[in-house]
Amino acid sequence: MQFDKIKYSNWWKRLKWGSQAQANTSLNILNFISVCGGVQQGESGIISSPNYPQPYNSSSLCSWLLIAPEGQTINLTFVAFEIESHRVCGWDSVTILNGGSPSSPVIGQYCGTASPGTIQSGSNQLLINFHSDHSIQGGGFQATWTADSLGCGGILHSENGAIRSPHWPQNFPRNTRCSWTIITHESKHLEIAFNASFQIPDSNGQYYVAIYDGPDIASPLLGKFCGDVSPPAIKSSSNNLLLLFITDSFGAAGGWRASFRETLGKHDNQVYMFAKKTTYLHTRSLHLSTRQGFLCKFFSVET
Ligand SMILES: [Ca+2]
Repeated sequence: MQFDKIKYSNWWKRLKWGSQAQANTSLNILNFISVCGGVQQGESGIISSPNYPQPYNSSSLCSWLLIAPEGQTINLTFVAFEIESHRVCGWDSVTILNGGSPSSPVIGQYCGTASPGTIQSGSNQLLINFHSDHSIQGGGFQATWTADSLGCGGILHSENGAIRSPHWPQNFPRNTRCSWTIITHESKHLEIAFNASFQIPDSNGQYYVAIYDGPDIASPLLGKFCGDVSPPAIKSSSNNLLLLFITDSFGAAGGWRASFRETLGKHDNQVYMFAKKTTYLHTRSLHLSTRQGFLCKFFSVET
């Protein structure tokens, strides 16, 4: 009964705090994998709540660790979702973490009947935690996952990871339109660095990687790159950036790979000291000629 739940919620909250703290302290997900959940390593799999398609058990604590091959990402798609509803998912919940440890950033915590839909990881690991309290069970959930080596674009909630042109390290296809939005913790910044091997043939400005200092193309352009010279490391001035990769029908060739990581935000002490020494930003642009003889425009922001 709902009334009983509210009456006893504080008592259960204390109990839950205890068990969660214990789980966090141990940093050993195997502790609750022994109850339900597990490690799935490979290129695809299915996870579901205990007893699915029957309602899940009360007082469950399950954790699934999904591991795709190195360098790939994971697409997790919920095909069924019914978890006891609560305003802040304080009773039963599915929590998805972007990485393989309990301290990985949380992508989201879900309950009710609004399915999380499809979640894309920022690296080759995802951790899914399921928790239910002492009363009222929903129908549960089921989700399928696949490793993605040819991914093109997406919204990545992650503090680090890597992205690359489709089919990397083989040639990328024609008519590519990829858009990645990378989001890390609020108040932090991002740095993105390209591999030394960088090949985007200059097709009179039709092939390029563009990086924006924010979530969309209305944000300031940090750089637009093509040719065979790897761009310099690029830093965002907030916790998100947009990277576009555009090709046309000219031909399929080359490719690139870039890794990103979270850096300290401007309100962090270390960067504040640095910022006091360097009090300005300036943008320079230069024209570099590629082997094909076309002009390829580079911008870079320097601190
Ligand atoms: Ca419940």
